[in-house]
Amino acid sequence: MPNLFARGIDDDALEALETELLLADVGVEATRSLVDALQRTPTNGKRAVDVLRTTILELLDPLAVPLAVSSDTKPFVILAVGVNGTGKTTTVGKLAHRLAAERRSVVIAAADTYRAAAVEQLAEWGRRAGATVVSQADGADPAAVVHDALAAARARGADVVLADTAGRLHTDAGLMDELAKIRRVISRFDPGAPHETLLVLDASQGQNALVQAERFHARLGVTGLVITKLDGTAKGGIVIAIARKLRLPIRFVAIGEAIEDFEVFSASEFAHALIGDSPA
Ligand SMILES: Nc1nc2c(ncn2[C@@H]2O[C@H](COP(=O)(O)OP(=O)(O)OP(=O)(O)O)[C@@H](O)[C@H]2O)c(=O)[nH]1
Ligand SMILES: [Mg+2]
Repeated sequence: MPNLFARGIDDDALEALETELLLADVGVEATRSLVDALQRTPTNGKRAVDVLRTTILELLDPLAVPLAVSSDTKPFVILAVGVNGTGKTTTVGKLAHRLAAERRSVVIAAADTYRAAAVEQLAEWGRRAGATVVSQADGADPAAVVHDALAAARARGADVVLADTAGRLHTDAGLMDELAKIRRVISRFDPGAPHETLLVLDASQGQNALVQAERFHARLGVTGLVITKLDGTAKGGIVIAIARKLRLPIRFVAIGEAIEDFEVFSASEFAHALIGDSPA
């Protein structure tokens, strides 16, 4: 991308930039605003790529807020939600591992009762993280599983409850109601909970991820985002569009399937991955 500005910020360069940003999934509106920002900025010697980076950082830095798991709140309840296959279960496993490494005791609620394999998948992650996994038979009420997990966590004084939920389309009213019910069960257990509602988004889904974020947030009050699959071809530009629209904290990024492929979101690393930093 930086090479676009080898000859300075002229119309050709701006047009080429627009194309690059659109290809990176930044989306029409957010691309427009970045290109406008560049057009407005008197660059007098400043490198255009630096102006672009600064504009992106001004947007994303305030949203790079790590998840703070309070030790005063026991259990601290984290609910993971999102559409099918975005990486919720993997994220719950990786997060359990990270929290366990911080010497926190973790209970995982296997509240995806639709897919038999989901419980096995979590049991494996739970073993690796040393976390207890609470589950029920297939087809059980997911809210009941979460309730069991909360009760178990309270009984043993666990620090954190991580609830994995089944994937669902934001357009599926029945399944969105089910999530709202899970949320109510959690709030009845502790009026301050869930302390974090994590929406897991797949970066490769482009503009659709923005629509998912809007819908899940409107329904559940999302408090943090996890952006997965940034190791793929997706440049993750959709993060910029979502940031502009919703201003939700971005907690983590996932860059692969393995336990260590999970990092706290950094605005500068993200900007670097998106636009590079070679001289303009
Ligand atoms: N390349 C890559 N693959 C990932 C990443 N995160 C998860 N996956 C893979 O994506 C697939 C789906 O991950 P899951 O964690 O099962 O996704 P899910 O959201 O729980 O799926 P459902 O429960 O079916 O909705 C698995 O094969 C994961 O290993 C990532 O950051 N990068
Ligand atoms: Mg899952």
